[in-house]
Amino acid sequence: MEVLLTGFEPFDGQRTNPSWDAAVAVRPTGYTLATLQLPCVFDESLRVLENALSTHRYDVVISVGQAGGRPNITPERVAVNLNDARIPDNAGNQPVDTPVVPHAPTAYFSTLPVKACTAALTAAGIPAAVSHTAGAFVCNHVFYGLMHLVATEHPHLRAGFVHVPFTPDQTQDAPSLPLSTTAQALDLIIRTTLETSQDLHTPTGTLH
Ligand code: PCA
Repeated sequence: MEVLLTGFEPFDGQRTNPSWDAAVAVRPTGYTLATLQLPCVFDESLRVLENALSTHRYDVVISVGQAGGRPNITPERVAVNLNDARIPDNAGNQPVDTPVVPHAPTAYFSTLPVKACTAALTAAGIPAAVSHTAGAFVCNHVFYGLMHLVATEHPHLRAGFVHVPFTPDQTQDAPSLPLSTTAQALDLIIRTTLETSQDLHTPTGTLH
């Protein structure tokens, strides 16, 4: 099985981005892994991703991004067709209230088994939770664009997005996870995806 993991370059004044550092630290077990760094730039990030998908046939694509302040590894369930940037991206773009893809559906669901992945992480002692929002910045933009590419051009592909916490060296006071734990989590998410055709039916919805 051919798997592509993408991570982002650093953004918002940070020197590192654990989404990329963890992606390249994954030691694949039982599958073939490619990694791709995406620029933290609206549209350009999707051009880079689209090019990778059109030049190689992958079975699974998982995009990963940093969610500073979150304590958990969070498989994302929903991508929305909305850009609403509170800060500029790395090229100075700050789209507000624009669609990721004009005239496309309002939202797409991940096709990863997000509940089975979260359960596998929890069983391994890694803090994890299903998330119902990837925000409205470049991560949601890439997640939505990825799922739109799956819907329109790569129907065989299983795809989704995972947000990961800061590493301890990035923060004094926010929650964080060691890079090795995040890399282990990504391998577990990939293996669970490859082993699971039907997601669990357990409740994970938040009340607010
Ligand atoms: N996190 C940002 C964009 C790049 C990243 O790693 C986000 O959550 O949108």
